[in-house]
Amino acid sequence: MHAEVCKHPRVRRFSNWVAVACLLGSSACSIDDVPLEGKLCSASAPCPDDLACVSGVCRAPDSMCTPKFQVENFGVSWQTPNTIRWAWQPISGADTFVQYKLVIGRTPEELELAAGRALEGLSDDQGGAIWTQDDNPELGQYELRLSGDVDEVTATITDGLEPGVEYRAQLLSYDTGGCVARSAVAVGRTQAAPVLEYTLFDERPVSPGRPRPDGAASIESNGDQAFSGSDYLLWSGWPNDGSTSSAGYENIGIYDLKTDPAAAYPSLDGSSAFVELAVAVDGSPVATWGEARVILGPEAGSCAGIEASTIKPLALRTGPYQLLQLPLRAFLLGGEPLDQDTLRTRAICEVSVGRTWVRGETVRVDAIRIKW
Ligand SMILES: [Ca+2]
Repeated sequence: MHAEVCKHPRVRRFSNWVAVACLLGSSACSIDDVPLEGKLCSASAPCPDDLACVSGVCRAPDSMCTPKFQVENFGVSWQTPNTIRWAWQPISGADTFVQYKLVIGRTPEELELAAGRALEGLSDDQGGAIWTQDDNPELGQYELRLSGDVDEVTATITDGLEPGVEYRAQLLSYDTGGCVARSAVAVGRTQAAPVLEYTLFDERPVSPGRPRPDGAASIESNGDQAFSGSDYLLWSGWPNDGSTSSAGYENIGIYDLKTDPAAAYPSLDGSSAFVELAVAVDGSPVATWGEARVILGPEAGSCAGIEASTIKPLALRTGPYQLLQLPLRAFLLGGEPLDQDTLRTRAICEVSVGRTWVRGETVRVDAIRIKW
C-alpha cells in the first residue's frame, strides 16, 4: 500500500478506497492526494490514469469535457522531401481559443506517445514530435498579425523531416475551459530526396541576379551569418531615421535572375520541383501574414514584363535559419498553380519572401535553389 494505491483511478476523489488506503497506514497517502482533478502534475508526478496532465494541471480527458474550440478538415496540403504543410479550418471563434499543438510521429504508437506527452504539458526542442508556438509562432495565434484583415491561422509547416517517410499528425486545440479537442489523424508522406538542383543564389559570383530590395539589401560575407558557405543576402531592416513610421511591407530575396529553363534546368519536373531557401528573421516571435513569391518573365532569359506567382499566407519563424521548401506547384499564378509548360518556357526572375516588417527586424536569405 504505497503511492501506487493512492494514484489508482478507483481511489479518485473522496472515495472509500482512499479512506481504506490511508487507514491501512500508507505513509505516501494523505489528504493531499484528493481531489486529484486540478492537482499540479509533471513528468515526475503524473496524474492518475483517468486524468490528463494539461499544462501542468490534472484535468479530465477529452471524453469528460466538451471542447469549446474545434477544427475540421485537418489534413496535408503539401509535402516536400523535408517538410509537410498541414492545414485545417477552425469551426469555433477566437473567444474560446487558447492555442494549438501539433503532434507528429511515424507510427500510430509514436503519435499517441507524442500526444500523451503534449497533453501532459511537455514539449521538446525545435521540431521533434511536439510542435507548439515555441516552434511555430502561428500555433499560438487564432489569426495572423499585421494582415490588415482577419486571416485565421489555418496551416503550419513541420520541417526537418526525413525524405520518403510516412508521417501521421494530429492537431490539439486548447480552449478557454481547459479542454483539449483532438483532430482526426492525418497521414502524409514526404517526397523522395531530390536528384537534381539548380542554384539561384548561394555564393558569389551570382549569375545575373541582384539582391532585393534594390539598394537596401546586400551580399555579405561571413561564415557565421551565412546558412551555407560564407555569402548571404542581408536586409538590415527599416532605417531608424524617421523615413518609415514603425513598419512597412517589403520583399527580400534575389531578382533579375533571367533564367533560361532549357539551358539551366531542362529536366525540371513540375510535379516534384520545389524552391528551397534559407531564411533567418531577427525579430519578434509573432506570426504575421507573409508570402513567398516566384516572379516569372515572359520568356526564357527575359525579365521584361514580369508576373508574380505567390504562396500566401506564409508565416515565417524568427530566430535561426528556417530552410523553406516550397513546391512550385503550390505557387499560384493568376489563380492557377504553376504548370510544367510555364516552368519550362519562362524565365524565373525573382525568388523572395515578403511581409510587413517592424522597424528593428532584419532578414538574411541564403542557399536559394530549385530542386527536383
Ligand atoms: Ca551562402
